[in-house]
Amino acid sequence: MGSQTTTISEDGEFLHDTFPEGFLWGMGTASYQCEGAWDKDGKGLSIWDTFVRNMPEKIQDRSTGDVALDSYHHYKQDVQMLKSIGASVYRFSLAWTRIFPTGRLDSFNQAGVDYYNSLINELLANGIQPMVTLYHWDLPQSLQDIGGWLNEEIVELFGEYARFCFQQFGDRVKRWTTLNEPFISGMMGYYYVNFAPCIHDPLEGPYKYVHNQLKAHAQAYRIYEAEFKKEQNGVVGISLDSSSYMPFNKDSPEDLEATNRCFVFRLGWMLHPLFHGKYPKEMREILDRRSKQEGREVSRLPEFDEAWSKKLIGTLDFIGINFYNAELVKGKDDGVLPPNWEVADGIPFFDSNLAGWNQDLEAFRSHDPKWVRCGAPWQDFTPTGIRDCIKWISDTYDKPTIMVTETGCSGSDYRMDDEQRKEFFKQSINAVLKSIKVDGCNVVGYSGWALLDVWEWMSGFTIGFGIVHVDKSGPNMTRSLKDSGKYLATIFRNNGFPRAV
Ligand code: GBH
Repeated sequence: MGSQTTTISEDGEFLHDTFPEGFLWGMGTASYQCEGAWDKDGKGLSIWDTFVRNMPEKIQDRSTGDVALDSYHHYKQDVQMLKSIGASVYRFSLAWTRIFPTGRLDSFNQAGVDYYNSLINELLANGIQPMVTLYHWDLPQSLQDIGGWLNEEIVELFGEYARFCFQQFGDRVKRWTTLNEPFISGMMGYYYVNFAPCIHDPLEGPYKYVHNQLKAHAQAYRIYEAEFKKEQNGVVGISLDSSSYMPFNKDSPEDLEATNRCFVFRLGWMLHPLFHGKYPKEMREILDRRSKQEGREVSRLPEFDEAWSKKLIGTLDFIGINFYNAELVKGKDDGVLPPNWEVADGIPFFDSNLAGWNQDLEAFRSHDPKWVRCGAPWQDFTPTGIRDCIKWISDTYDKPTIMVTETGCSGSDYRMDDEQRKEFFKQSINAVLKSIKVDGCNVVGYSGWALLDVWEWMSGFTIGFGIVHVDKSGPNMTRSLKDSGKYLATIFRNNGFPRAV
C-alpha cells in the first residue's frame, strides 16, 4: 500500500477498565426489518411494502419484510433474549403506518398503539428501558404519494405523528430518536436508488431530502420541549451514520484536509445545522461553486431562512452514532488508491465517479485491501473506527452527549458460533471505552446492531447482523442466543472489561 501510514491497529493496547455507572447497554432493531404482520390489524402500506412489491428485483433474494421475524407476534421472545444478555435498553422503531395507516391523524388505528403498548410494558416489566426511533425508513405510502420527504408538508405531518407518540408512550419512553440515518436513507433512496422510494435524482434529491428531515427533526424536538419535557423528563436525539475516515497518508496535509471534509460532508451536513443553524461553511462554498459551474441559478444546497435557522439550533439532547465501515481518504486521485468494494450491479457503494455527493465532497475514498472482510460485500472488519467518529463529533461540537445507536458485524452464514461478530463487539466496545477514558468524550450508552438477524433491506435474508438466531422455518420462530450474544452478556454484566475478570 505504498505510502499509507495510518492503520486501524494504531488504536493501541486493549484497555482493561469499566464504563461509567449507569452506562446504557442494549441492542436494536427496526420495525420493517423484524415485525412482519405487514397488513395485520389495520396497518397501512409503507414505501417499503410497495417497493418490495413493485421492484422485487431490487432485493437480492427477492424476499420481503411481510413476515420478517414476526416480532409482531413474538415480541415476548425478543424481550426474553434482551433480558438474557442483561440489556438495560432496547432500541426499536415504530411503524408510522401501524398507528396512522395513511400517516395522517384522521386515520388513527388503535391496534397499532396496543401493539407498542404491549411491547413497551413487556420491556419495563423485565427491567429494560424502551428507546424509540420514530422513523426508521418506513414512510406511509400515502405521504410518498404527495412527494414524501421532498414535500415540505412532511415537516408538519411528522411533527403531528411525533406529538401523538410522545403523548401516548412518553410516560414510559424516556429516550427518543427522531430519525434514523438521514444520509443513508437519502442517498439510497434518491442517489443509488437501492432503497424505497427509489427516485433517481442524484444531484438534488439527497440535499432536499436531508433539508426536510432536519426541519422535521427540529419540529419534533420543539414539540417535545414545549409540551412534554417538563412532565416526562425524557431526551430527544437523532441517529446519524458515518464511516470513520482516515487519511491515506497522515503526513499529507492534503489527505488530512480531505479526511476532515469527508466527516464534514457526512456528519457536519446534519450536525452543523442542529448546532449552528446553517450548513457547514465548506459545504456551502463547494456546493455553491459547483452549482454555478453547472449553470444553475440556485445552489443545490438549500438554505434555512432565519426562523428555521433559529428553530434548528440546540435541538439535540444527545447524538446517536451508527458506524459500520472505515474508509481511506486521499485529497487527490493519483491512481494510488486501491479499487473500492465491488458491490452488486457493478456499482461500488462509495463511488467517487458518481456525480452528486460523491464528487461534491472533493475527496477520494477507498478501503485497504488488506482489511479482513465481514459477511456483507460492503463491510470490512474495522470495529475500532467508531472511536474516530466519536472523537470527530466531540472535537467539532464541544463534547456533546453521544450514544452509540448502531454498530455491528455482517455475516452471510447465520451460524451460532459467530466468532468474527464476537471479536467485532469486543474490539468495538473497547474502542468506545477509550473514547471515554482516553479521549474524554461523553458517551452514555452502546446499543449494538442487531438483536436479531433482521431482514437486511436490499440484501434481504442473505446477510444478518444478529446476536440472536431465529428459526424462520419453525412454527414458533424460536430465538436462540449466538456465541456473540453470550459474550456480550459478559461485557454487559461486568460493565466493561475489569482487569480482574
Ligand atoms: C444501518 O444502515 C441501518 O440503520 C440498519 O437498518 C441496517 O440493518 C444496518 O445498518 C446494516 O446495514 O450494498 O454497497 O449499496 C447502515 C448502512 C445500509 C450500509 C446499506 C450499507 C448497502 C451498501 N448500510 N448499505 S451497498
